Amino acid sequence: MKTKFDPNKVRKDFPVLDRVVNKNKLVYLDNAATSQKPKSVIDSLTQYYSSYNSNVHRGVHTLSVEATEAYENARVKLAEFIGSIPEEVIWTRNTSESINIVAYGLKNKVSAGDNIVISRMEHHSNLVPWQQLCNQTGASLRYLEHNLEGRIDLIDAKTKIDAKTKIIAITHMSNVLGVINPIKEIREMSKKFGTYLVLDGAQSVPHFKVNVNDLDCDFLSFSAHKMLGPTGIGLLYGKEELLNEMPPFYFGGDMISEVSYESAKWNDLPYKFEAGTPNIADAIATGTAVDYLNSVGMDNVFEHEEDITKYALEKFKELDGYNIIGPTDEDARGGVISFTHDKIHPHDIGEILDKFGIAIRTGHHCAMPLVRSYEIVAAARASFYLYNTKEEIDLFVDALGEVVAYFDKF
Ligand code: C6P
Repeated sequence: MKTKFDPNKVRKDFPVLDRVVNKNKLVYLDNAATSQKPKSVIDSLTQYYSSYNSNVHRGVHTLSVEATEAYENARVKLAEFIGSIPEEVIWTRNTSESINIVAYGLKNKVSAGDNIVISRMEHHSNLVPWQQLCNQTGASLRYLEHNLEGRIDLIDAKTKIDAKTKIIAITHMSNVLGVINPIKEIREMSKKFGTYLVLDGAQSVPHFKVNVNDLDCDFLSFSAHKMLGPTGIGLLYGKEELLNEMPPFYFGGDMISEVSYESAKWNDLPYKFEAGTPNIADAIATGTAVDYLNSVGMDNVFEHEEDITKYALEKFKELDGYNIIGPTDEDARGGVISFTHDKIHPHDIGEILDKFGIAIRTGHHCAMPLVRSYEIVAAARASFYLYNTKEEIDLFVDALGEVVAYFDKF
């Protein structure tokens, strides 16, 4: 029989979780913004800088060979993690940069009269680049509708996706609503039109198994810092034939195979998209983060998050005046709960929770049109990861009760 995953066993691997904030033990519930890092990832950075710091793909000396091996080995780990091959995995700065590279690269595939389909729940990173592409090409931007709980309306989707749909760009999981979108159904609808499917995996890849072949997506973007890795590094997956067709986004060293005073030829994949000295240390540490997630098992990560999200959703029912934005059931949703209070501003909620050592995010969550569509200017958001416990959910919900008690005094 499978033993149940115990978050308390992994907590010791995350040094920051021992922090005391405002005289309380830190309860970190801002994982959708960025995750904490295990010691192995922190050590991997130190080890690179203290024992084999060197540039990659350039030197024949020992340190450079070691750095190149570690850097490329990390790429292999990332490729395996999403069911791909190293040629199709490009190191970028983050999800935002990955999506910009795709939007730029697909520009010559889109003309006036075409349309690009996105959802109304996109993060600005998967909205603004497509708005820009439409402005530049004369294509129109179409939005998939969703219901109040955030479930995509597949009947509406069928009317929006047609022979003129060149690109569908959609988030796999919403950073505000917590919904996991029906990517396979959307793929099915668009396949006959030869539409490119661009997935924003910023909130999915860190939390459950994502396989690019299974989803049949053409591109997938995600950030290391949300999956136990360092900041400043992200990934772009693209189908090999499409990456080969796409123009590079940056020009310079390493992305060329030959240069004359008159012209240049591009390097093979994935280097064609990696100009200049890359973020070597952070790439290697991202490989270590993937090792860590694999050692826990992505199924365990997801099951645990489902479990505590269900627990938190139940606990919310005990509270007065709070409203959840997104699904209140645990079906096809991840560990993100956004909420408001009838009378208390989300920023006040966030500030008071901080007094209890509880970290949540407040604001528009870089999805301004979505948040405004709920006729609010901001929301509070708690987001969970593998190291969060039910005891922490209890502290969080109790503190939400204290917030109301505090405001009731006035
Ligand atoms: N969302 C949040 O608190 P970057 O910043 O490039 O690593 O990731 C951008 C991004 C793209 N798509 C989705 C669905 C995201 O959630 C994010 C990042 C963080 O919700 C920071 S705004």
